[in-house]
Amino acid sequence: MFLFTSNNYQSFRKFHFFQTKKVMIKHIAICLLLSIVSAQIPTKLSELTIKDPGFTSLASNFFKNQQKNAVLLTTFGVTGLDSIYQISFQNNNLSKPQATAFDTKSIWPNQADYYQQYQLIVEAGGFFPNPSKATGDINLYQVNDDGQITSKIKVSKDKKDFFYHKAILVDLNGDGLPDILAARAQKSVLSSSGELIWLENKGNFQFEEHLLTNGPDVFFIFVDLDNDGKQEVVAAQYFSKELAIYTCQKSNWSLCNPTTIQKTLIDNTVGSLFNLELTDLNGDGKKELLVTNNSASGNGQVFIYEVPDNYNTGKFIKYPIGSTYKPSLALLPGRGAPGTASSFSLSGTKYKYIIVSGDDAGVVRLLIPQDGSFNYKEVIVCESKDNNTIGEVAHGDFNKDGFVDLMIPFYAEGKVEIWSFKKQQQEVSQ
Ligand SMILES: [Ca+2]
Ligand SMILES: [Ca+2]
Ligand SMILES: [Ca+2]
Ligand SMILES: [Ca+2]
Repeated sequence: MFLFTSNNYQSFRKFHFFQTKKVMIKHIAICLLLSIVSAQIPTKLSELTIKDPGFTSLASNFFKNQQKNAVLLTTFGVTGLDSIYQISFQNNNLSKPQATAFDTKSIWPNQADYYQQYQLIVEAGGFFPNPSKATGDINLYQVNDDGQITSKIKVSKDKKDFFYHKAILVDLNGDGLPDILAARAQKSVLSSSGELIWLENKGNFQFEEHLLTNGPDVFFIFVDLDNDGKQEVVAAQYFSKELAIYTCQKSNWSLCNPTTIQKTLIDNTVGSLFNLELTDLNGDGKKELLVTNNSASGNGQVFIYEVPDNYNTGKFIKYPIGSTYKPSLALLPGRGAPGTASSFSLSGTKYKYIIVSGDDAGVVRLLIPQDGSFNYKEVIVCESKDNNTIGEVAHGDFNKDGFVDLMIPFYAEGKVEIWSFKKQQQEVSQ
């Protein structure tokens, strides 16, 4: 039997404290070890020389017959015609990339996304710095089972000086035919404006334009923010500097127009918004907004917003994460940083990693999650010469080997680099 006297109680407490401390130290050591072991960083495998590479995206099962992926790449310049490429890998070997241009007469393409269920690429383009390229358009490219482009179909009607950065294929009226939901903007010295439109698919690639609302100008997502079964538009507004939600008051978005769409402001304090996605970053079952702004003055950053249960009445809690970004040559018009931030899961990790393109800051950073509370360790993946422009980084398992890969467009250097997380489980310096 063991009786506590005052003395042995003290020594028990000391002993207990000592044991607890030892356990804690051991626990911290294990945690540290786990966090070092589980931190994964990519390494470079290959590169391709391509002039002015801007935006990249994974095209899943682009080669349907072979069940192989491609990466789509758009180029742009202030003058001249622009191109769109598909990049594939010989025998799924990332060290053997090959690029094929399927359009060399594009006009400032800002996006090329592949929809495997329709075997269509959606391209959106145009931009104001060159007046002859300011009136943009939306094109569809049909892709056959061998990954060859069989036709290019212009589906938008020109509206003078309006250009497109984002268009998605979605069946808005539920008739089984994919329609197009797009944002467009115009920018002049005196004014700017944005419009959200949808192009109704009438069949045989005939489309009819409808205005949904004013406001969204550059990037947006079409998501169910509050899990009520109905989609909302969340817009990262560049020119009007607002992060905002648009809700359709009717049963169906195809029935909505400017009088039946309601706007809810999330934030108008971070300047020009650039890019956004809705995803569960910390694995708690609730989705967050991952957002970037784009600034010339050095306060560009990545932000996470927690989404309240009721987005009309609740508060969006904002977490600025990682370093700020400052563009090189910041005095030139149109310069800004960062570009896009996007998240992905790596095998064996609970929390999502985030890859950030610095855009005109000329750097790509990886944000490695440290916990479920939006704390990240930041690693520089690569920097371009003179910190000049890097475009939009594509991520995904390009060669289907189970490891996430990256395509990094070095716009100013005229090359793209292919990186992979394969076999790169290694220590990250503290
Ligand atoms: Ca439809
Ligand atoms: Ca909803
Ligand atoms: Ca979450
Ligand atoms: Ca891979």
